[in-house]
Amino acid sequence: MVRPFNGQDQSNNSYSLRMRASREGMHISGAERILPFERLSTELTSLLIRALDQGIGNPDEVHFSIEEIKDEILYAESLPISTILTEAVEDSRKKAAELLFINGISEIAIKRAFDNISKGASPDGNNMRGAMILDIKTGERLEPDPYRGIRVSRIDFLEGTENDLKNEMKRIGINGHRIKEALAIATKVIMAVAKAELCWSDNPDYTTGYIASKRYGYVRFNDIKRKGNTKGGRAFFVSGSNINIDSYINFLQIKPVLIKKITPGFIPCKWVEFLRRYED
Ligand code: PML
Ligand code: MG
Repeated sequence: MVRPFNGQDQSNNSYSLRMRASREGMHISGAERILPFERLSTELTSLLIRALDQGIGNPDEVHFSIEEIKDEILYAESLPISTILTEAVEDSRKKAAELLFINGISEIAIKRAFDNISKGASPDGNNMRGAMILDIKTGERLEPDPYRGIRVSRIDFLEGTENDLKNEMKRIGINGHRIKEALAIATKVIMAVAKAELCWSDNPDYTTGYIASKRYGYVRFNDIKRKGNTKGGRAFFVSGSNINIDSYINFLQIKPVLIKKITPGFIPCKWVEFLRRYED
């Protein structure tokens, strides 16, 4: 057991624990937890194991940071998960684009998001470590640094809810080791001002992506890219003229959010059945 540094009882305080691993300057993996003091050392070890076990080359640098959280923590309920059964990449992309469109995102903004993520959204053609922020009307990119983008940080599951998520995934018959973290990010992105998020992984073996929004929740599309493709990333869609972009970015990066409840989701279904669920 690690002792508090100043001899005071810190057992009620929460900490942000972060890990990032890279090889030759390229990001390999990263993760973050919000934890009580007594779980720090165990979780640090499991993040280290995760950093070393990437399958795409060992990292040559692994960084950890531990910070006490001074800010008030917000509690959230996760977005409900749906999965759309699609035919192949073109079909998935078409339906994902349609879902963005019915969430009020313009065609130009949708096209920019897909094009950018597909080619590597950073100006040098690499994947961005963080997300793009796109204006829902003009498709203009609003993130201050288009190389780096916005990293959503300080989001985690309250102890016990990870297990609830596991059970819920089992109940609706889905699996995917990337869902947990992606659902957490999407929940935070959507709980404030973003109208929608588009995401798929940069991992060449992971071809499922999602669209998140308030009304429809976290909606997964199998095969949103081809296997072997290493391009991936995120786009957050906001109404640039109605929000303060700096405070939104600040919220995404700094505000601690813990998921306290897993909202029930749905078993995978066809697109038409999915839409029927939301008919008035
Ligand atoms: C899923 O719902 O299966 C997760 C999709 C997005 C994964 C993004 C990532 O981890 O890189
Ligand atoms: Mg990734």
